[in-house]
Amino acid sequence: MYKTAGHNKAWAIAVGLAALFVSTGAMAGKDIDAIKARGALICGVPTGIAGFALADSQGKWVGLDVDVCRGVAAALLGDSEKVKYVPLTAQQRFTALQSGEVDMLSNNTTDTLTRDTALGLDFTAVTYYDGQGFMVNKKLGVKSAKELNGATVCVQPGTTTELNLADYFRANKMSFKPVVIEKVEEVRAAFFSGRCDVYTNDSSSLYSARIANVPQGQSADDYVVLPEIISKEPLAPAVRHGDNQFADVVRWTQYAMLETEEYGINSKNVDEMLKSENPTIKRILGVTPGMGKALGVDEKWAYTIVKQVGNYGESFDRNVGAGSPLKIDRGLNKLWTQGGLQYAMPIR
Ligand SMILES: N[C@@H](CCC(=O)N[C@@H](CS)C(=O)NCC(=O)O)C(=O)O
Repeated sequence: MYKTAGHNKAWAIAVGLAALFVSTGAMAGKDIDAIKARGALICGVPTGIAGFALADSQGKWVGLDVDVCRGVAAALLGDSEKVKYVPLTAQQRFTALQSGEVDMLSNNTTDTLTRDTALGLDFTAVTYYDGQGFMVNKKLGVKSAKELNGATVCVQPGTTTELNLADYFRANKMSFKPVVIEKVEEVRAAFFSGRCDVYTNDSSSLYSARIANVPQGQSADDYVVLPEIISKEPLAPAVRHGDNQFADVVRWTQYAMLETEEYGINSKNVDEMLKSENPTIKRILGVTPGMGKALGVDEKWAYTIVKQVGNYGESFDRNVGAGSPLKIDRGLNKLWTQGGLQYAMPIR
């Protein structure tokens, strides 16, 4: 009796596992099917944040967020240029994703519990570890956020920024007057014209504003970012909950960009690296097949990402780091091997 029950249970588990394997193996997600059928990924990006997503004078989008979209298009369609960009404010982004107007968001979006659950989204891997900060005009003479009692604060609606701001002032028994403006260029213009004492946002966004949006006649040095970082803002791409295959492609695109950096593979040496004897490099680049099949994409998926977009370090450097006007320190976004938090799951 005992033996039969045990046998039945084992059999049931085996059948269940087989069914799971078959269903995940055979089905492409419906988002993937739609993207392939239209021949382009539709990516929701910020309306214009230098370093993260900005259209140049020819209408070509560049930035760290843009590179995530390009990476996904490279993995799925073999071409990083096959992306349609939809600029969205922080307020508009979630409805645009829920309604199917965009396939994914790469939009400085913080992964939080309520967004992951109640909003019906799924976040993939963190593309930028950020935290909220405050920027003020130097002439205010303020050295710490603790001195901001009674300040007027420029902030965007529909953001974690707005919520953290209220929490921080309450916790420190200070008051503030919010000036809530939806569009990023308008909130920045309001701050730089002196309508608010303080501009608060993800600190990356503050550095971007300080370099790219200070009006003529003023300079970046007229503004200081205060030392306090008041929150965790893990920025990650978001997809609709329910299409795990597409979420997998977005997640492993980020991991491929990190893993190639870790193994010294970049856009310049990737062809040379195809000859590497290192078994991990052979697997990543598809010389040893299997990873592409498992992910439901071409075996050259990671090769194409790094060839066309670059590894994570190249993208960071070119868009927001030392090779860009923003010159943001890699900080928490260093690879784990360098003391940072960026850690890709193994491609194997
Ligand atoms: N990470 C925070 C803040 C995001 C945020 O404020 N985004 C702003 C500034 S980076 C934005 O401009 N979003 C798009 C836009 O308005 O163009 C969140 O997810 O709520």
